[in-house]
Amino acid sequence: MTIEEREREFQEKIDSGQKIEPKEWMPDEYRRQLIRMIGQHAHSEIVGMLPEGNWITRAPSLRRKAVLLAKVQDEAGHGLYLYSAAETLGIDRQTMINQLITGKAKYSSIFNYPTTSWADMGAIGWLVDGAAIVNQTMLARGSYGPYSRAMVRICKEESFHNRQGYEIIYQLANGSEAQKKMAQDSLNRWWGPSMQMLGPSDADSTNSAVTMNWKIKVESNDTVRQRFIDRTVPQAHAAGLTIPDPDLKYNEETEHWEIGEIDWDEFYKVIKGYGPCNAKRMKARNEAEEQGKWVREAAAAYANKKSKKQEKQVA
Ligand code: FAQ
Repeated sequence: MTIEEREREFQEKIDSGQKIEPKEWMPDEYRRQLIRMIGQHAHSEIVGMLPEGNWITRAPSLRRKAVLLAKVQDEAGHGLYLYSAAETLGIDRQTMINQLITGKAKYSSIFNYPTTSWADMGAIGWLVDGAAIVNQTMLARGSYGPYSRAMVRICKEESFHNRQGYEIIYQLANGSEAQKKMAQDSLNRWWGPSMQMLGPSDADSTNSAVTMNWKIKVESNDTVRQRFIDRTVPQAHAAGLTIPDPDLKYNEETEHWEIGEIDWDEFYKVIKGYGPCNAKRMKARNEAEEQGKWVREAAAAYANKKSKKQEKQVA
């Protein structure tokens, strides 16, 4: 088969809704795009543990602490799951981690903001996991088998994260004046970055044409963002909170909530490494890599010893 014939057959498979599995032929660019996206996603889960990890020791009750611990642990699990999905494309985990800690690979812009109050644990679960779920339920319909299947399980856990976050925010918003203020302040700080988190507007999205053609993504950034907005605005109102956007309005005709300008200058600044916590996040991941070295070496030595013993037994 010529390369053109292979590409045509591949496209037909995608167009007919079939999944692509690891050992099947795929265009180099399809592989590259997937490694880029799954890698970024995995790194986001791992770096995403840091802002919430910051509050584990200061959770206001044992129940809140147990739930937060479980949530942060879930994010680690998602990261490992996603690194494994990327490994099916021929890249190994250490290479991806090296790309993260040297700043070559991106991770989500949203995790470069500080968590300055307990209400931020609510806002992250409600808004960040909320945006992640809306995006990931779309990605679960994507064309690459291992990634789409990983999304199904991850979304189930993210739904629990989302509810626990909304519960925190709702309780604070319906608590004392000080608690209500704390919830509103948190929404004020996280709303804008949550809008940005779903990627540049369709006109500026550099990868969407390619990734949507191959159904790596089946909906555009703006479509996903609108769904997230429509779902979240009524939740804010139900909690008695105000979305920090003077231009927010409901369009009766389209039945969608419309928002004002998103601060794209801020977004590009953050993804270029100049957000409030980029340096701190990179330092934390580099230190973790360094401090965990002996564990990895010990585990590798044990694995080597075990496989040598098995070889001897077989011989
Ligand atoms: N941050 O061409 P597009 C979570 C980059 S998981 C940083 O539109 P694309 C769970 C993009 O990479 C959150 N960079 O890109 C959790 C590209 O640069 P490149 C992560 C961003 O890929 C919750 C350039 O801008 N989820 O939260 C961002 O088609 C709580 C042009 O953009 C995923 O990664 C951004 N926000 O669409 C964990 C899901 N947006 O690579 C802990 C998988 C864009 O060409 C606690 N990823 N860029 O140099 C996706 O669905 C897509 O990658 C999008 C962006 C939709 C994020």
